[in-house]
Amino acid sequence: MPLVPAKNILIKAYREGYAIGAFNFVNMEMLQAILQTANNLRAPVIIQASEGAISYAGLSTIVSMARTLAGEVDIPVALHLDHGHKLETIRACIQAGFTSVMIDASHLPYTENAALTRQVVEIAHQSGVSVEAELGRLMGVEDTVSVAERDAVLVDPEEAGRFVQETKVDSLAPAVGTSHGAFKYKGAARLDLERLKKVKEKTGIPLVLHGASSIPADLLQEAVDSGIPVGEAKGVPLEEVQKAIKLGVAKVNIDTDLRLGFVSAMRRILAEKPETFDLRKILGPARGKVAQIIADRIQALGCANRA
Ligand code: TD4
Ligand code: CA
Ligand code: ZN
Repeated sequence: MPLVPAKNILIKAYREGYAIGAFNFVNMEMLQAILQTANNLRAPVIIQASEGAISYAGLSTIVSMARTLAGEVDIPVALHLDHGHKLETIRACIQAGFTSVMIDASHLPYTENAALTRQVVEIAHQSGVSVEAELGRLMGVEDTVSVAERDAVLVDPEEAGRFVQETKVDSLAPAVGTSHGAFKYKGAARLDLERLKKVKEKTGIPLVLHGASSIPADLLQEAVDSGIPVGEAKGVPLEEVQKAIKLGVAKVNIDTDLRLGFVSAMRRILAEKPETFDLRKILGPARGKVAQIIADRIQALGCANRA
């Protein structure tokens, strides 16, 4: 199918109480793993590229790979810019064929974030492109942090309500205690679900959970066994993600789980078969490993058979 705006699939997920997986890709193998798995499970899906992925692979390569491979499956697929910072990048992505963009201006003061987001919404909506914005700072919050410290870092639900009204943004990523990467927490995982509930009440639009990789025990073990020094890694347990979905999260961003799976599989083959220098024998199994992880996540998010 041709690429669709993210808004279409997110609104449906939000209303019906499940979430869409948003998976990052940087190369053909990752993209194939995402699209083939989503297609097998009849799941709508969001494929997303960061600014870093775009400068690594090239904008037109990202878009043409996405269009071609999405065209070969018959599930709704949205191509999303993850963490767009500059207006120029966002314009270029819209021009090139992205169907969704994120403006990440959450490091700016509220008024500047809202003004920039509003500007992106005006530009993007002219082309039927959906917009995601961010409020609060994405970082893990430890048990010891005081209420005042939490309030300074995490989203303010009242502010979130005002932000959505002022900007007309299509979806919002509120900081509720997750962070990017493999080391999200020192102690137990903490998602501020109370806060999320209030954000849902105040905003009424699909919410996005960033930093949602789970790094389950088996994946962690494989990574460590393959030689990646991530023994202390900690993700968001899938049950926590599922609670968040009940509180309005309709898009779940997953990258770290896929990176760990891909590289663990590559490292295992390289170690077991040092004689192998056929790229396909190294990248093929890595693609297969990523596909398994994606299948697990799609089942957990409840988006299988929703296409
Ligand atoms: O937005 N994301 C993905 C972030 C990707 C960053 O890519 P660059 O290295 O190119 O900047 C997430 O929220 C994923 O969270 P996760 O828990 O998987 O780290
Ligand atoms: Ca940010
Ligand atoms: Zn993110």
